[in-house]
Formats: sequence, structure tokens, C-alpha cells
Amino acid sequence: VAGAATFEPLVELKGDLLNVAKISDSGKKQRKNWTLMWSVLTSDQLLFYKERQQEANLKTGSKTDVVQLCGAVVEWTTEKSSRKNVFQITTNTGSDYLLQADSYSTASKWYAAIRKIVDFSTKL
Ligand code: I3P
Repeated sequence: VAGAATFEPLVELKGDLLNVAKISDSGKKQRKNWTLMWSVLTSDQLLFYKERQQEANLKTGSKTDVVQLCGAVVEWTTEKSSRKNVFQITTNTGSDYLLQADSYSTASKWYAAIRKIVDFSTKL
């Protein structure tokens, strides 16, 4: 339809490969399985893609997972993994994700950006 608004969420951060492990799904513990994912942070979600090309189109790119950040809790953890630079996202539906990058600057950049989104969306 000509003139139809095609809404694209604002991208806050993308372009990094992060190690991601979903360790619980709606409160149910999952087997830890680290996977390298192209991650995209929007104004309210964290999206994980297997292929870099797919992050280019937020709507049609095939996402592996979508993390709703409103009401989530984000914290660094040294107990949930033997890896360095690991932080945990707990969603308000009880799913837990571990995110990790070997580079501290990459990990802390994502941690700070996700914290900002969580703090902002939770205050609304
Ligand atoms: C897990 C795998 C993970 C490791 C996890 C192991 O074994 O080695 O990499 O997590 O440790 O259980 P498997 O592949 O047999 O499931 P980290 O790399 O984060 O330490 P964990 O059980 O202490 O979480």
C-alpha cells in the first residue's frame, strides 16, 4: 500500500558476535549450550541472529531468539560460568540468558547499552 508506514524499531547497538547461552526458559532450566550470535539491541528487545546478513533486516531476518527487555534484570556474574566477562539477563517471564565476549570492552559496551534500555523501559 502506497504510503503505508513500515515501522522499524530503532537500533541501539549491533555488529558484534556474542556468545549466548539460554540457561532457563520460562523458569525451566535448560542445558547450557553456548552459541555465537550476531546480536542486535533495539529500543526494547535484544535479537539474536545466526547470520550477519540477517541482522540487516529486523523484520524479515530469521531471528534465533527475541529477548523482551522491559522488566528484565541484568547483572554481571562470575558464578554461572567459568568464562570471563559474563553477564546474565533475566526476563520478566523467567527466562535466563548468559552473554559473554572475550573482549571486556565488547562485553561492557553491551552490558551498559542493555542496562540503559532495561532501566528506561522499566521506568515507563
Ligand atoms: C557444559 C559446557 C559449558 C560449560 C558448562 C558445562 O558441558 O562445557 O561450556 O559452561 O559448565 O556443563 P556440556 O557441553 O557437556 O553441556 P561454561 O563454559 O560457561 O563454564 P557448567 O555446568 O558449570 O555451567
